[in-house]
Amino acid sequence: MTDAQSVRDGAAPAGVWAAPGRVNLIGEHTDYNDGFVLPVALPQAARADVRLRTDGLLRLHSEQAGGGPVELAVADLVPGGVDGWAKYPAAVVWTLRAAGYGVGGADVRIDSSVPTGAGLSSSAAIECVVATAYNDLHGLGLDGPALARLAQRAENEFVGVPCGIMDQMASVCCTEGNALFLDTRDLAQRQVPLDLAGAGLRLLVIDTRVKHDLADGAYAELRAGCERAAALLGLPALRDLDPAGLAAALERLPAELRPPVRHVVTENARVREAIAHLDLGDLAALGPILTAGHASLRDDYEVSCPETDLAVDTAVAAGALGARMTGGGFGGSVIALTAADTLDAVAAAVTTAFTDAGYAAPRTFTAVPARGAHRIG
Ligand code: GAF
Repeated sequence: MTDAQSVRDGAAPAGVWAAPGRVNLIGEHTDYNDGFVLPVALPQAARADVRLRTDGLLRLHSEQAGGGPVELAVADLVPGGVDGWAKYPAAVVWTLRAAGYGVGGADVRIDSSVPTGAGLSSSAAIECVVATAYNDLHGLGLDGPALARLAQRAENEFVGVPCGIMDQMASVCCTEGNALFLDTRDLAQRQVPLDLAGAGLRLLVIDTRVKHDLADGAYAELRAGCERAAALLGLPALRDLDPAGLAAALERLPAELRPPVRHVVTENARVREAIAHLDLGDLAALGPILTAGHASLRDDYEVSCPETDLAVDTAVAAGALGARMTGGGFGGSVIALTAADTLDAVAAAVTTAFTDAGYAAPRTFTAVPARGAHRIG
């Protein structure tokens, strides 16, 4: 049945989908260097009710933004031409069309429980839920990695943020109970069991509620610096820099590129180390790896900030096995791995430390590995 027929019959193709936000356990700022990441999908997700239209209009409603729907003609969509939250669903429709799929408009109602501006991939969740809905409603047959690539292209080309592939792959390809070990070069993936409860552990998420304005421009600069370093070293990407040759390679680089390159190389090694421990079932061994990753992001990559540093330091001092900022940085969220019986004490200590420092109270919750994008109705 064609869309037009089904509309005439009073049953336009429609349904409800969900796609989650994520935290990344380890492997930060490695994805645009062809490196390794280890994200976990959150139970918090963007949900979309989608009904196809045949008149070329995209009517977008957000429960969180409120107000009337944003109405856009799909034929008029141009990169950079849509502001606010509506740019994410619009980006996906534009990208599908740019990729040659003859898709049109829809009524899209989005209701997301992923905190925005918290480094938890709320925008990727919206992109991925719309991509998944269009894929199903139009029978496009795209698999998970293809949907993630499409959503990444939407973010890169339409929204204008040069992000890597981690967030979109996490939102589409994560599975319940597992972390996603992903090689961002070829998108080879492995689901790694993360039975936190079985190990007597908890993963605390601390949303610092801080978002620094410089984040977007700084991200692009960091990415450009990594690509420049790889070019200077004659490598396809920094992933190809062998840790054994790191010291010698750093000597060949200008001083300002040495710390970020050191971060990327040591961070990829930390992902491999984390995987080795997880494969042995030793989840607690992740703790020191997380804390070392934070130090590298703070000192070498310089994407931390006083609030995330305070959350990490306080969590570790209060008994967490390890803690680090997660996501792009410049604010956002921190994860802390704790024993089940120290979870509350760690959360309370961080909240008190924020109050004492004059910061707004952080939002805390416990992460449980959830499933990626799927149809729910
Ligand atoms: C952001 C980006 F969107 C990801 O691609 C990744 O680079 C991350 O920052 C840092 O690891 O979430």
